[in-house]
Amino acid sequence: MSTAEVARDFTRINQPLARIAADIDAMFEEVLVQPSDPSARLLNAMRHAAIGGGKRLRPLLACASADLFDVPRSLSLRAGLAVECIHVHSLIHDDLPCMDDDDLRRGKPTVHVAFDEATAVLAGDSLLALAFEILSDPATHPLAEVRVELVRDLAHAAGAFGMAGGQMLDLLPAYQPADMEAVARLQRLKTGALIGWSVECGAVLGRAGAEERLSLRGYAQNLGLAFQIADDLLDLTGDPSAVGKRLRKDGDQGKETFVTLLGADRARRQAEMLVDQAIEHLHPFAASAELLIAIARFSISRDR
Ligand code: GRG
Repeated sequence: MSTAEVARDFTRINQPLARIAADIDAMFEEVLVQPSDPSARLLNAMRHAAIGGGKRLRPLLACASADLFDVPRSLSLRAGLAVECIHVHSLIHDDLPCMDDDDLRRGKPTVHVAFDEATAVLAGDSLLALAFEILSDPATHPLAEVRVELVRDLAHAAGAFGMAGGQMLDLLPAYQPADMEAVARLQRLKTGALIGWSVECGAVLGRAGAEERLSLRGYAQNLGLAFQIADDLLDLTGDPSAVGKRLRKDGDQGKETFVTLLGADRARRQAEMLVDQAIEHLHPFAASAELLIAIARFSISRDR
């Protein structure tokens, strides 16, 4: 890509990123109202993790894909909020001492550090439950069958056959991925499943046909792997103050990643190739897929 094209891409993505961040923060403010009783501690912990941080990439994907089918933003934002709840839940639990034992996330102390471990477990659990409360509310879609499909697919993406299953593999000393295919299998579950739901929920909300859904799935699968390679590269070369979390963990833990297997240069080229392939899948949507294209490019050029 030329320098002019890179600059145009950043212009294209900056405003949507800022707008989705403001929208999601405002919605979290609405659903996580602070009570003035003992349950305030739990709500405060949820607010600490959920409000004011993160790229909000999954909600942006949900809105961008729903835009293809002229779904009102009032609906797609709720789907985006739901998937962000699951994502934040996973970050809180991932940071726990029994998992990655991290003390910094999104530039702030992690929930178990700012509060305590039991509160962090409960805050994560409560965000997981909140996601399904949001999706099953008629405000998310007037048709019950659409809401059920969203709930079922998100539960599948978050659980043992998706994100939690990927996390389990990642924690198992016996599962040491030693080649690209094994690393990709783990990451398709751990990171890819939620990204996949974020992209496909637009098609569900918009009652899109099988062909359109297949195109979006192809986009999401390539994007998920490219996003993960970018994450691995940031772990190796990123600036911790921009990323807002502890870096250089992969090397310390001796885990194989796309970057340890390929080396940084080949991994970067692989990510670029995956983004090109993701964009190819958007061909049927022509110019209306401009935002999804910009998100794909951003996912590998980001510094956070
Ligand atoms: C679902 C029951 C259940 C358990 C969760 C802890 C866990 C099991 C899974 C961990 C999944 C995890 C933390 C994956 C990492 C994914 C990843 C690359 C996170 C960083 O995402 P970004 O860059 O972060 O989008 P921001 O902060 O910008 O939102």
